[in-house]
Order: sequence, then C-alpha cells, then structure tokens
Amino acid sequence: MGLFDKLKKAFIKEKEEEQQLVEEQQEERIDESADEVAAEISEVLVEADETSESEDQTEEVAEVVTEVLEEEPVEELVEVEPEPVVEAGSEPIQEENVQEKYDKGLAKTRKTFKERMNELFANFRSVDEDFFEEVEETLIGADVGFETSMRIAEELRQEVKLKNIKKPAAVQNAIIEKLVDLYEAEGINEVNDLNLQPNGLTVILFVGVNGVGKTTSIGKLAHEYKQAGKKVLLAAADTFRAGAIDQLVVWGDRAGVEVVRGAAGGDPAAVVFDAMVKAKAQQADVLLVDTAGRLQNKVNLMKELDKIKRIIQREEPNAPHEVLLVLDATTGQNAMIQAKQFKETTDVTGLVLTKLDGTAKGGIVLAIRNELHLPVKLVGLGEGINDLEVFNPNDFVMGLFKGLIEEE
Ligand SMILES: Nc1nc2c(ncn2[C@@H]2O[C@H](COP(=O)(O)OP(=O)(O)O)[C@@H](O)[C@H]2O)c(=O)[nH]1
Ligand SMILES: [Mg+2]
Repeated sequence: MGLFDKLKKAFIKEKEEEQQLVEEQQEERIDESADEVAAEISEVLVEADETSESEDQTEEVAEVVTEVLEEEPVEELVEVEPEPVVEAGSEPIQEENVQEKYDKGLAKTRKTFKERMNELFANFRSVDEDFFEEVEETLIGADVGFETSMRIAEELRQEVKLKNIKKPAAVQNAIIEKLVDLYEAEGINEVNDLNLQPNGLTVILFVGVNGVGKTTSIGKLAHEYKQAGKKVLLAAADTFRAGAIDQLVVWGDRAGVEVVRGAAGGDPAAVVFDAMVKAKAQQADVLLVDTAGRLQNKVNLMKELDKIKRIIQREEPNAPHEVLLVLDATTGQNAMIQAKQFKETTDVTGLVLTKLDGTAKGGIVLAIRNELHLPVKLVGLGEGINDLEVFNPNDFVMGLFKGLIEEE
C-alpha cells in the first residue's frame, strides 16, 4: 500500500473512531438519563404511596413524570463533544512511542503547514493560473524546496484538468497526495538504517558546521548503543574550540562511555589515531568521531576531513562506515546550502537532521530527499538523551500530514 493510501486510511480510521466514541458516549448518556428518570419516578411513586390520601394517584404520578421528563429532555443531554481518540494499542508499544515522538516533534511544522493551506484555500475561487501560483508560493514558504514546489504545482495543473477537480477539499487532497507520492518515489532505493557492522568495529564520522548539534547527536547515539549493550567509544576530534572537548566529555559521562581526547588546539588526526588504536585494543563495537565544523575555508575543511579519513582507513580499510552530515532543521534553506557544500567537500553517506522539534521547517526533509538525494538517517526531536530517532520515512510523513486530508 502506498504512503498516501496509508495516510488516507489513518484519516478514515480516525474519523470512524471519533464517530464510534460519540455514539458510545451518547448511549452512555441515554442510559444515565434514563436511570435518573427511573429513579425520580420511583421516588415519586414511593411518595405517592406513603401519602396515598389522594383518590386519583395515577393521574398525579403521571403529571409528575411528565414534569420530570419536560425538565430534562433526554434529547438535549445527548449532545456531547467527542473526547480525544485514544489509540487502540493494537501495535507494539515500541513503535507507538516512536510515532508519538514524531507526532510531537513535528507538531509545529504540521500546524504551520495546516495554517498555510487554510490561507491558500481561504480565498479560493477557482483553479485558475493565479491559484497555481499561490500553490507554488505556499509550498516554497513551507520549505519543501523550489524545484519540488514547481514540480508539484505543474503536476497539479495537469491532474486538475484531467480529472476536472473543482472542490477545494479535493484540490487540497491532490496537493498532499502529490507531495507524499513524490517523497515516496524518491525514497524507494534509500537506505535509512545506519551501516552497522555485525562483527567488528563500526566507525561513524560526524561532520557539519558549528552549532548544528553534532556533539549532542553523538551523545544521544552513544547512549542508545550503550543501552543496547554495545561497547562504545567517542573521539573528541573537534579540537578547534576548547569548549567542544569538554562538552563531549559531559555527554560521555551521561551516556557512560569513554571519550578519547587530546589537547585543545591539537591535531584532530592524532586524536582519531589514538581512538582507532584504543577501539581495536578494547574490541569496541562503535566509535563515534566528533569533528570541528568551522575551518577557515572549504579547502582547509576538505584537507582536514581527508586526513582524518586516511588515518581511520589505515587502521580499518572499510571504515568510516558512515560520514554523517549534521544539519539544523531550523535553518531551513541554509541547511540545504550547507548540504550542497559538504557534498562537494567530502563523501557524505547520510544526514542527521536536528532540532525538528523546535521548528516549523520540517518540510525541509522533502526538499533534501527530492533535491539532494541524500538519505536522512537520524532525526533530533528534542534536547534530551532519548530524543534521537533512526529516521523512519513513513512515521515522518504520517506525522507531517496527519489531519491535513479533507473529507471530499
Ligand atoms: N531542541 C533541540 N535542540 C537540539 C537538538 N540537537 C541539538 N540541540 C541543541 O543545539 C545546540 C548545539 O548543539 P551542539 O551539539 O553543541 O552542536 P555542535 O556544535 O554541532 O556540536 C545545543 O544547545 C543542543 O542542546 C534537537 O534535536 N532538538
Ligand atoms: Mg560540538
């Protein structure tokens, strides 16, 4: 089943659950009010029995019953707001938590995207050229990328004509479907899992400009692997800033893993060499290498990274097994530019997209996928030690577009 169909199915399921809940609550209310009425009737009956002077008891009772019923018309009690639907829990707990994390982490993006769509359709009159231009602008504004936005608008033009789509709800669904389909098609041969070696050492190099979240992501990943019972080692090869080494050491302590470090301002390649020797001697499973982001220019950065890679390869010919470029999602188009530059500088094997939780620019994942053809491997969904997830495209798309499908 395609991703869009899944999204649609989830939408229908949600609607059905909502409806079911409303019905259940209505039934409950009817039962409750019926019980109340019955209680009052029997009270009246008992009273009437006790004071049974009156000749025409039945009439009196009937009067009171009518009064009670008029006072609290059962019908009126039935109108209740549906409570939020609680997931049925049919899926394994682990998976549900991940989807929840995505839902939470993407809340801002989703909300903003929904607002943009509402704005787009608020002035909707017909599917004319002005409208398609507004679609382009809306998508560009949602950070899904220039090329992607143009492509979607063009495909929409054709589809609207072909299928004679007129209703705004149908147009909106067509836009979402195009986005999801395009995203899915680009991801068909993509490997999102990290290239972990089943036997022996896995070396992962983290690159990216200052402040994007390299050190934090390494700390989180170290924690995850440590929890999974792996022997983990960290290399503090960002010797450019003194603070950077200490920061990695703090994360090492938090995760309970050793950090190989040198002096601030020292040769990062020497630190990496020490770390490689140590990792082999200790038969470590994973070595995560932190690097400096800001070197004066691209040539210097390239030289530095090449040197680090050579040292690693000399000790372990198939390593590094991943070169992960860390990007800060909050920077939107700037992240795209960084990715293009790093791609020219070094062989990036995948992306870590951080700070998705704090931004409305989550649409950038679509742009990255469609325009850079680099797989997102990890996503940062918060500052906590557990807030790093292996990227799951399905969970991501569900989290991004949930609630955007309209009833046609
Ligand atoms: N909200 C949020 N903050 C993050 C995330 N990842 C990193 N950060 C924050 O970004 C800042 C810079 O991170 P740092 O790891 O020092 O970046 P580095 O210079 O690339 O090593 C820190 O304040 C982190 O707490 C994330 O996924 N979500
Ligand atoms: Mg750092």
